[in-house]
Amino acid sequence: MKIYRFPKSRSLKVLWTLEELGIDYSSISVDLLAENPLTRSPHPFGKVPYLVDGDISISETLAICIYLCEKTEGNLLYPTNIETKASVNTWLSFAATELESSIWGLLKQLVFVPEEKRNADLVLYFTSEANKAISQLSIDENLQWIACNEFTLADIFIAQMLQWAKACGITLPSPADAYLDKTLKRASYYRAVEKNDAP
Ligand SMILES: N[C@@H](CCC(=O)N[C@@H](CS)C(=O)NCC(=O)O)C(=O)O
Repeated sequence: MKIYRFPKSRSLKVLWTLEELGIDYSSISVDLLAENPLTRSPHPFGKVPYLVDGDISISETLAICIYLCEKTEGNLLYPTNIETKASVNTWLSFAATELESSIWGLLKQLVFVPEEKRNADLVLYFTSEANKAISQLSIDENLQWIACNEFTLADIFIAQMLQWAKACGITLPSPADAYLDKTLKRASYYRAVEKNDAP
């Protein structure tokens, strides 16, 4: 199984999932920002992450992570119990829509758009939308993790959004900050970062 990745990008979520599941894989760093890349992702638009598993090729982070969980029997990362799965799916959807739309927009403005071309109104708008979405992140103190008492895909997806928000200078409310700290203490996270950020 091969995963195409780029340092500090969302391919981390796939590597984190692979590390949680204990699957063997090789990962290939692509030249995402180079004009004439030596290594390109086979994704139709050259994006990462991209997974090739034998005859199966998959784009889209969430689709890849769900595929990996469904391929691995008996894992708790993507539960089969219909009620727990509904809760995990709720948080996955919240991460991919409510959180990502504003936080990714903000990150692009602050990191990828050259300073002279940055749109101050857009930065203000995305910052306000991101803060609004983050304030809707209700962390249930009676649960160990965001969706249930097990660490799931939802935690991986919410955690990376919160990390990106902090990288954009957003101050997280203390429950969200404490929750993020807890997710980032997992050994699987360290292994995934090391591999995702390798040249
Ligand atoms: N919706 C896709 C987005 C993939 C994506 O845009 N990845 C970025 C890296 S974080 C990328 O490859 N950008 C390069 C480009 O757009 O050319 C997913 O969730 O996997």
